[in-house]
Amino acid sequence: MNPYSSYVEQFQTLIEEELDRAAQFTADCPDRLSEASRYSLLAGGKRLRPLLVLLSAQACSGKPEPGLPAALAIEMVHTYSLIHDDLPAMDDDDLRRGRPTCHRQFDEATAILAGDGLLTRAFETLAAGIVDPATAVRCVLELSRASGVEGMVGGQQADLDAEKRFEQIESKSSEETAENPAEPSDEAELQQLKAIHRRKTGKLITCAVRMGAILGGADDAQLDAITRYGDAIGLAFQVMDDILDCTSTVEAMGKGVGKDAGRDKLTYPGLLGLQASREHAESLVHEAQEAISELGPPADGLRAVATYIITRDR
Ligand code: GRG
Repeated sequence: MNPYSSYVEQFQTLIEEELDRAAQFTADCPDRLSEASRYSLLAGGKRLRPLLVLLSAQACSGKPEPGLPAALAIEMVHTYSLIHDDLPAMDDDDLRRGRPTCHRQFDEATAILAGDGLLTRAFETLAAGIVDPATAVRCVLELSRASGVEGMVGGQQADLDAEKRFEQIESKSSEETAENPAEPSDEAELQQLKAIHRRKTGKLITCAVRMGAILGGADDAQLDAITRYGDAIGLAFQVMDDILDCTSTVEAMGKGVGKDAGRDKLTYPGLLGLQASREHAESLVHEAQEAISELGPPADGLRAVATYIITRDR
């Protein structure tokens, strides 16, 4: 068994059982909303973000348990984002985590509300689960900033805006004038792509490791190292996601693939080609490993995740 799989095996039951427990709702939550929220939250998935929280807490304190409330909260935020991202107004997807998307299985309004409810429950989970109030507030700030309008939500809007601009450029490219300038250069597009993904995917991954570190009592140097690690693997994860969208299968991914190319979307393979994209992801993972080189054996789990990111096939 590779090191990553052994960490997954070690933490999987804890993550699944605790997510199940954190998403038990009282009778005040209508049955349909409870079913839809649990359907999406408990549908599996790689659980990468909660694993990162636990491994980061372990890297800083020697034990994963302090990270648990943040591990649950971040998976709730992530699941809400997937539910909303799959909606007809966004990506309009039918398949997620190997089964029908939430709005397909239930209906659009219920899917919107399930996402809203999971987002809210995430902050309740942090506030109720972290004993020290100052640490709870710190984690609430970390998660809200990473997932809000200057983080994931903003990244999603920037992505939608970029798609629209690209469509306009495509339709106007035959009539370039001062009002309709030429396409931006590859370098400018690469910077734009990076800025979108840093917010859309990267900040939540960095937030996972930062919350784990904070809950593990990290000092400033440890938190800085963990942040640099998170920034690098967050981007590497997205580069690999773009690569897998071109090279993997629906069966392996449990979601639609090939949609980016079909929509002429700005992607790493589209800009750099497959081979250079792979090399870019590898160099980011190298950067991540360097960042945590001082943290010693307790950070072995984080090292295993970094390696997994560039070898994953789903
Ligand atoms: C709708 C507010 C809002 C935000 C959506 C995260 C996101 C922003 C959209 C998801 C679209 C997407 C495919 C992004 C690429 C990277 C990514 C987040 C993939 C899905 O995460 P995984 O692979 O999924 O960790 P599992 O199902 O394994 O948890």
